[in-house]
Amino acid sequence: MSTSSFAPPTAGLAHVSVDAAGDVSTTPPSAAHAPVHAARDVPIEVLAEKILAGDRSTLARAITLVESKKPEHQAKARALVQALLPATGKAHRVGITGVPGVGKSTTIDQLGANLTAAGHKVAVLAVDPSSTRTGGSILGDKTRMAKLAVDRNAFIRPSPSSGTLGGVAAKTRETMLLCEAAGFDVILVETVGVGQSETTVAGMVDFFLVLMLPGAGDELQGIKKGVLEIADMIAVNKSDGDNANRARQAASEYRAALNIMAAKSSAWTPPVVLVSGLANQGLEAMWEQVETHRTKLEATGEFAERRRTQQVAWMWSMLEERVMQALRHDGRVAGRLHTLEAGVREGTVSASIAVDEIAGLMGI
Ligand SMILES: Nc1nc2c(ncn2[C@@H]2O[C@H](COP(=O)(O)OP(=O)(O)OP(=O)(O)O)[C@@H](O)[C@H]2O)c(=O)[nH]1
Ligand SMILES: [Mg+2]
Repeated sequence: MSTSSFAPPTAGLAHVSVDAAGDVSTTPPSAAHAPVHAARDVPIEVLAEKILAGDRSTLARAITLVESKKPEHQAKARALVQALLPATGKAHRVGITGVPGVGKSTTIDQLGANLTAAGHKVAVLAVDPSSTRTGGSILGDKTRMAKLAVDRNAFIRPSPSSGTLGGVAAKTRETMLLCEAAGFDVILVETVGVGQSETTVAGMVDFFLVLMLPGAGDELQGIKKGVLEIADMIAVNKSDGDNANRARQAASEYRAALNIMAAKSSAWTPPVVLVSGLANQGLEAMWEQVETHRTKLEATGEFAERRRTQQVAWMWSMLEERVMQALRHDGRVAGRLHTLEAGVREGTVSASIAVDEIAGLMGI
């Protein structure tokens, strides 16, 4: 397996050997949701040191700190991420999307298992701000990722369960950095193909993979054009058994659809591949494309540039979130916001007049 495309590169990508620390096995992956108090009382330097040594339980607790709504936890989490920043950025970050039931979890489970078998350490994160998926589906994801759930070289962390998309994404981003510092060299971020979450996840990864169902014609009509614009590759999943022909037909339609779109990069044309996550077919060739993309975009400098752009965009989106939060809790405007909003809703106050008054109260 070591010569396969799943194997980690021998040079370049730093691969922190977490196994060597020997403390990884003490915490089963199912302990991912650890109590926040443990991390709250431990000094940042100690947390950082343990995370760098690959201590899973500390990683899980630090993520809980990141996800906490308490301002003092958030401040500590930010300081921790800052302290670990030099150890981040070494992972290959891959986003995976597709409609419910397309096989994201199944494919991630098999792909992840192939990657850990080849020596990688794989973290699986999710961005799903919708309130419909709560504790039940977290359990669901774990059982659907049965291989990775018991894999010492894998770490599954379900989506932070509430908040705005921006808020959820910010937490997933910081979680990604913590996982990188803990030595995970492949980060897979799953998101369900609804709303804006795809664009948000595409904005935090190096490679964005879109899973599609076999089928043609009608189904193609239903594809959001936006998703083709951000895809770095399309994989037609479930290309097994009776589906094989339909999958080939679908693939050629997706190829045609991609052909008429402007290329994001002159160095990369998004390929369309056929896979079966369930039968472990085509996943090696698929991962080879992910690696080739990296090699090609590293050569042109686009790989690093994409990350720089993402970091700056992240700064602005966090700033927006913070400013809006401050505005909503600002004593000067709190009394008027509700009334003005009601006025705008009923058409008695124009939106621009309302904004003028709010800005005036804020002194901006
Ligand atoms: N035949 C076939 N079935 C598959 C394949 N991949 C997934 N499935 C089945 O499709 C169903 C949904 O798979 P999931 O992996 O849970 O899909 P998902 O995209 O993660 O779904 P959500 O998390 O609900 O959005 C399950 O019953 C899987 O067994 C495949 O490659 N071939
Ligand atoms: Mg799933």
